[in-house]
Formats: sequence, structure tokens, C-alpha cells
Amino acid sequence: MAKQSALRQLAEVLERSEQIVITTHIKADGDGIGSELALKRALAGMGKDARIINDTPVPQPLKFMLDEDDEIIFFEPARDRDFILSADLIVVVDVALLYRLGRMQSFFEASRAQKICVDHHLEGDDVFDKKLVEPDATSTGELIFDLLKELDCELTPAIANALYTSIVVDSGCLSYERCVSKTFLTVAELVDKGACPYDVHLALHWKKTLPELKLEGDVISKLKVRGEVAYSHVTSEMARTLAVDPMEMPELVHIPLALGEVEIALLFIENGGNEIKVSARSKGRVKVCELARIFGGGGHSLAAGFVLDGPLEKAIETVVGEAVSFLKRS
Ligand SMILES: [Mn+2]
Repeated sequence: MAKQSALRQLAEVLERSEQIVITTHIKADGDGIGSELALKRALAGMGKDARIINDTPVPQPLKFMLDEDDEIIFFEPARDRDFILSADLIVVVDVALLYRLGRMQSFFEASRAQKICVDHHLEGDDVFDKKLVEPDATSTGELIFDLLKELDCELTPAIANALYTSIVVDSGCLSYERCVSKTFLTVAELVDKGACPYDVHLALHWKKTLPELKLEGDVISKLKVRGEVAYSHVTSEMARTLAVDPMEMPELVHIPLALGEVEIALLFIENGGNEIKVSARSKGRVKVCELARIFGGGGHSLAAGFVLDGPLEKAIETVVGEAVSFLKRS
């Protein structure tokens, strides 16, 4: 019921607003991008001036989702500040932590617009006028679907395909725990409205480049196991040699998770400078977001992440040791 009343309140805010900024977290994934596109397309259909403005560019593997190159604007403060500061509404999707908006954060804070959030993560800042946050939802896309229903929006094929992509990206192709019958009913309706599952599958999974596949091979060759924890890493040197951005390959962390005896998978990525980005996954016995929180990160029960200082070997030693004892405690 709380969800229904949040949906109604958000729908009313959207109906009243005319100039709308939509944004998501830095290094957006398919859920963030799909949610933004579906919402923008729906609002444009309602005659609103809605623009998607993100701090970081659309990752190459997700560009298939765009109808036009500039459908998502890569933030340029000098050009975009007036639109943001004079907007009457800012919608943040797939994140509720302000620092994850990157350079958009200070403009979010400076704007006098109403601010709303649609998200399914556990952590969030208390800075929104209204929000719909449902950690049990497979994806933000599924919540945007509910919101568009509340708005009585027509689901065009372009909207349906964006939402379908959101949902499959964040639900492990409709297989994770949070998938319930409602998820499948939603997806069925999206396919009825023109979403193309095979095209999305091709674009998401079978459009890799040879260097990307080679990086997967490198991640396998560096794989180590300690107890029920499997881990691997990508150094800056590995990424540079192959000219691949591992941050655009969120599926790399699933390689160590595929081992039968493993409960927690960790992938360490040297992210320029002294920063080590850690992705963590669990198969279900433990909540890996609790492990991430020890290091100041967060996410979902079975998929989380955090950043810590290098050097790489020290970060690996610290985190793997903590993961092993975390499993013993749990
Ligand atoms: Mn998401």
C-alpha cells in the first residue's frame, strides 16, 4: 500500500512538471540507462521537456539502447547548467546516494526544483521530496513500469524495449531471487508492447570484441580460491594492453562465481591512481552488501561493491581475509 501511495504521489509530481531533468549514477548500467530512456520517452509523449543528463557517457555496450546519439546528454556544466537550474523537477533513477551522481551532485543541490527518486538499492541519502525505493524490486526499470502504468502512459515499442533491457540486466536474465511472477507478467506485457528479447540478448551478450573476450580469459587465468571465496583482478596494465575498459564489463565478476564450491566472488579492478574498485557477488547464503558496508560500500543483498585504496596486492589480502572471516561468522 505504501508503494501504491508513493506511485500516486510521484505520478502527480510528474504530471505537474514541465521542465524535467532525469539522471542516474556515474558509470550507468543497463538498468539506469533503460529506466532513464523509458521515463524520458514517456514524458516526451506527454508533451514535457525532459532531458537525460548524466555525469559519465553511455558505455559502448549499451549504446544500442539509444534511438539518437544525443538522447542521453553527457554533462557539460557550461551548456547544461541553465536547464538544470531552471528545471521544475529532477528525477534520480537507480541510485539514491548523491555522491554517485558525480559532477551532477552540486547542481542537484543548487537547484530549487522538486526532487524525486526511483530506486531499488538499500542505501540512500534523505534528500528527496518524494521517493519510491523498493529493495525487493528486480530493477529500477520494473518500478518505472509501475510508474508509467500509474500515469496511464502508452507503452510504445521503444519504451517497452528500454524497460525490458533494464529488467533483464538487473535480474540475471530473469533468474535471480527477486524474480517473482509479477516480474514475468511485466516482461510478458513488455514483449506484447514490442520489446525484442533476442535483439536485446544479442546486443548485451554476443557483441563482445576479441580484446574483451581475452580479458575474460585473463580474469580466469588469475583466478584464486580461498575456502568459499574466489577472486581475480584486472590491473591497469592488463586493461591498457588490451585497450578494454573493465568498468564497462560488469559481468566479469560472475566468472569466479561460477565455481561450484564458491559462495562469494570478488573482482578487484585497478581504477587509475591508487583506487581499487571491488565488485562482490554472493550465491545467496550471505548478504554480500554487509561485507561491502565494512569497506564503506553497499548495493544489493547478492551484488555489491566498494572502493578502497591500493596497492592492489594489499587490497586483495585485506578484503579476501575479511570475506573468509565474514563467511565463518555468518
Ligand atoms: Mn538497478
